[in-house]
Amino acid sequence: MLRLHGHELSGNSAKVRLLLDLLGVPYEWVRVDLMKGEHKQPPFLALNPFGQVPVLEEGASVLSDAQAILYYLAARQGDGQWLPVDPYEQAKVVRWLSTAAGEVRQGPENARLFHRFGVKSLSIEHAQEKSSFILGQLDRHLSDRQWLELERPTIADIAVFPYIALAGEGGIDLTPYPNVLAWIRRIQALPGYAPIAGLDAELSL
Ligand SMILES: N[C@@H](CCC(=O)N[C@@H](CS)C(=O)NCC(=O)O)C(=O)O
Repeated sequence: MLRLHGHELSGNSAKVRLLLDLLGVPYEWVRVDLMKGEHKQPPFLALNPFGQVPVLEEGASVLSDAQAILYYLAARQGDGQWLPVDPYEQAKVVRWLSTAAGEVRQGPENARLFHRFGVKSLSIEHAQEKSSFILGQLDRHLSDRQWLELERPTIADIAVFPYIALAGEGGIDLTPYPNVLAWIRRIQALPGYAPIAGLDAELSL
């Protein structure tokens, strides 16, 4: 049985939950109390010395980092559906895993940390500038396609989705990006999709 250590307000944990739900893979949810600093205590640090969720355990195997876990779960399926086997196609998908950890983190993820969690050491101006950049890029990219790559949902979409969809919690308005909004709704309509805290209420406005 897979064990996923995470927190319900963590968008990085949400990425992994989402893929597991879409795959229909059963797992045990282990809540890490981030507000009480459980992720900085020795038992959790033994799993991930970075002190961050998510962490996935499968027997003696322990993986951290949402993108790495998405890669593992999709590759482990072995059918090429969520992660293509062809190296060129695979690289196209991996590019978006990088974007999730780069531009999306620097933009909407940090804006949400600033507004939703009061991390005032971050520059909100920088996060807003990065958000405009990546949302503009995504909106253009999605103007003539349904999914980020390969004309089907892949882990590229899963990695980018939560923090883009949660942008409103960081004070970022998604209405100027209709193609992004349509893509969010397509993901929410996938069979197996389960609501993510803070996200579905916001989008139903
Ligand atoms: N690169 C990691 C970042 C994970 C991350 O930042 N997790 C946050 C929750 S969404 C966390 O645990 N923050 C606590 C901390 O960094 O101290 C990933 O993509 O999973």
